[in-house]
Amino acid sequence: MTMSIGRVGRHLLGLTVAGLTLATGGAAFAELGQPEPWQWHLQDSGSPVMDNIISFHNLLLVIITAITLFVLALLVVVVVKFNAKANPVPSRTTHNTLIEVAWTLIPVLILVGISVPSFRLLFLELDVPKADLTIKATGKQWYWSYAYPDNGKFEFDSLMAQDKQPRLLGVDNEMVVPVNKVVRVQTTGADVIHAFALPAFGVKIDAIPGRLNETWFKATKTGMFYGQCSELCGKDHAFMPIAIRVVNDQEFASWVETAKKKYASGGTSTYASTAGPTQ
Ligand SMILES: [Cu+2]
Repeated sequence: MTMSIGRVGRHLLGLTVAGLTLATGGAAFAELGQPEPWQWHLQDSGSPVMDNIISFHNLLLVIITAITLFVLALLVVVVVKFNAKANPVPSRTTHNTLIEVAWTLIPVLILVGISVPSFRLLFLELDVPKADLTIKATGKQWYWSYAYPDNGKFEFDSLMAQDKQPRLLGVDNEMVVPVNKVVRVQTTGADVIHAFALPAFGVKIDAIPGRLNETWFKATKTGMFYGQCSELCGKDHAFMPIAIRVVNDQEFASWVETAKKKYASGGTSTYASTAGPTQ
């Protein structure tokens, strides 16, 4: 009996390890920077913050798996050992100070233990390091406008493009950023509350009218990265994707030069003093 329980235990441990390996390594074959059909794991990380989110997620997965198995084991013991047939004369014990202290203190210690990396992660997400450039993202019904105050003060609109892939994520004008540079993102809303979210960078922050929220990312890989507005903002909420193209420094410099000319008169809200948001 003890032998078989030991074997079952080892099997369960093996399964857990296999599951965790899949959870962490599964991202390796994922499409870069976008969701995929039947996806069940987090998107592949493209920034230091997302690396930390994935580590935290994996840590929590181990803790909740251990707790779930422990509770399951207790339940099995109760069912097997204390059913009416096996235990016809039930105990009349109602209190046990030691156990009550333990089941209060141990969960508290576990939660306090979790709170340490949790707060460290929150501060990492919202303490903006010294930024190499700032981009202001303004959520509008139903598209985004991106302003580059540090690179020639141009602003342009980014609308979903029906003919572009991936479906519902492709846009006409992508946000372009240099790789391995700290990008400070400031968000606001021009009409209602939107939210700027990019899973691969671990970014999700509300864009609220009359407020300027701030976060950051440092893209560690070049390529296309996709996100979506993540605050229900009206009928076309599902059709205002966020597309970020991460390029090297030279490509970024030449894109800035083109963008300065192309979007010379594009800005409607950030730089123009007279023009309000167009409805
Ligand atoms: Cu929305």
